Amino acid sequence: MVLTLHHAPQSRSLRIVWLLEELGADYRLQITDIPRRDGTGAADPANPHPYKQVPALVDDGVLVTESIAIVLYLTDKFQAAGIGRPIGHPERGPYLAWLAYYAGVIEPVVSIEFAGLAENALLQRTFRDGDSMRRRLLTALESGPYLLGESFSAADILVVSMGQFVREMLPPGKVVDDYLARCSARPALARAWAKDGG
Ligand SMILES: N[C@@H](CCC(=O)N[C@@H](CS)C(=O)NCC(=O)O)C(=O)O
Repeated sequence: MVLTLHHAPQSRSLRIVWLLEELGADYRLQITDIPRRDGTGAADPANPHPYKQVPALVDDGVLVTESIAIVLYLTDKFQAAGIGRPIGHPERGPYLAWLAYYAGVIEPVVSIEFAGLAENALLQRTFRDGDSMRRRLLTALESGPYLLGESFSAADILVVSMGQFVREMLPPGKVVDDYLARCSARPALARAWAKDGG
């Protein structure tokens, strides 16, 4: 087996475990420690991530970091699972757009809100704001059961993982409650939870 995921229990690398389970990949979990917000934990010198963060994926000796890069790398590698959208697929563009929007706007907007900087004009101009982000998500989810429409994708894993972490970061209401319930009922997520912590 050549695929190793450096993973910290109860951290955002769980979504990559969920993805690996969706893909039916043959992989090894390498449990690693990270510093936590509550002051527990510590950086693991054996973690190959340049910042000692998770997730960090190693495929046949090659390191891939950054959640979105890992998602795209894996869904391209395990195309047959249908969780990504390969080159030539009509939803490839929207798929890439949701991945990039997640990393480039959703996560920064969430951090900006947590940091109490939502009123900053420069940040608003660059990222818009939490309400705009939530409206955009709601518009997509009102027109289909999943972000890309009819079928689940790795973009849903990212957004759902955020909603599981802090429900308030996603739009309130039944559309999103149902979406979270639908995605959270997937057997691959149950398998990932069972493996969390090794
Ligand atoms: N930009 C990275 C962020 C990864 C990240 O923040 N990971 C957290 C886990 S929730 C971590 O390792 N925190 C420990 C630390 O920053 O030292 C990604 O998207 O993969």
